[in-house]
Amino acid sequence: MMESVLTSEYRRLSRDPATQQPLAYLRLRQAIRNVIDQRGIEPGQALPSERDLSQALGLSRVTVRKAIGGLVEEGLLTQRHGAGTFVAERIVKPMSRLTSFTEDLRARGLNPRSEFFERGIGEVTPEEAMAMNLSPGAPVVRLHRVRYAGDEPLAIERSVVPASALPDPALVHDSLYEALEQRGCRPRRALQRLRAVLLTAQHARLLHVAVGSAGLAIERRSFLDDGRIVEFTSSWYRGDIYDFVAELQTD
Ligand code: 16G
Repeated sequence: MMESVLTSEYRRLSRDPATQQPLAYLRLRQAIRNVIDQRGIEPGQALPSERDLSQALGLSRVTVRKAIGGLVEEGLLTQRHGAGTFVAERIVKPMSRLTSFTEDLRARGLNPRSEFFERGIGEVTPEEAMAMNLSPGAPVVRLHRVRYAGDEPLAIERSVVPASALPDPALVHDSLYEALEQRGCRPRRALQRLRAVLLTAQHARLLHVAVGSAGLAIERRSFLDDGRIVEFTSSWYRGDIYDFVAELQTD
């Protein structure tokens, strides 16, 4: 059943001139993405095996593996040794790529949205000035948001952005990074610090979890090419939903 949803989506993409994707593994990757998007395979459900897929689609195992491998790296699929490949239930976020909340969720076929508590401009505090290399009194934009996937709250974020990079807080609609990109100030590099916390009553209420639930407190300082800091964001992510994954290499 699942196999046929995937097979027919792959065939549809192969016939569709608008797809313009001559490489079979990229076409299959797109087909898997679409099927997950449309909930043809639910989170937690297994994908057909590599062998079954390659037989059903007339593709080599190498091609199927390449298609799946990319989606595992993105965190859309997870692989359990000996058990197969599953649609990720938790949100798996690779730590090596500097992406935004909006991009991460869209890539998983989820609907990112934000509720703003604060979206204004003010003066940098002494602590922020130290963290961001700004002069005392410099103007900064402040955003305080709860970030949702559809109706489900996933994270709370407080961002501080120098007004030199973003002069008007109203420029941020859904995505801070989109607004920065439009100003030619999208960050290119970031330092991130992550630690485990127990969510306070206030955070737990906003995230619809029990007081004292596990959370991840993350601080991100992002830089432009010239070394200027464009964001200082403190986030509290729900520990029951997020996995942060880093790839490690020997030198
Ligand atoms: C992520 C970042 C946050 C950034 C935001 C931009 C982590 C831990 N934090 O949530 O620093 O400000 O994305 O998202 O990944 P946006 O462009 O959707 O507003």
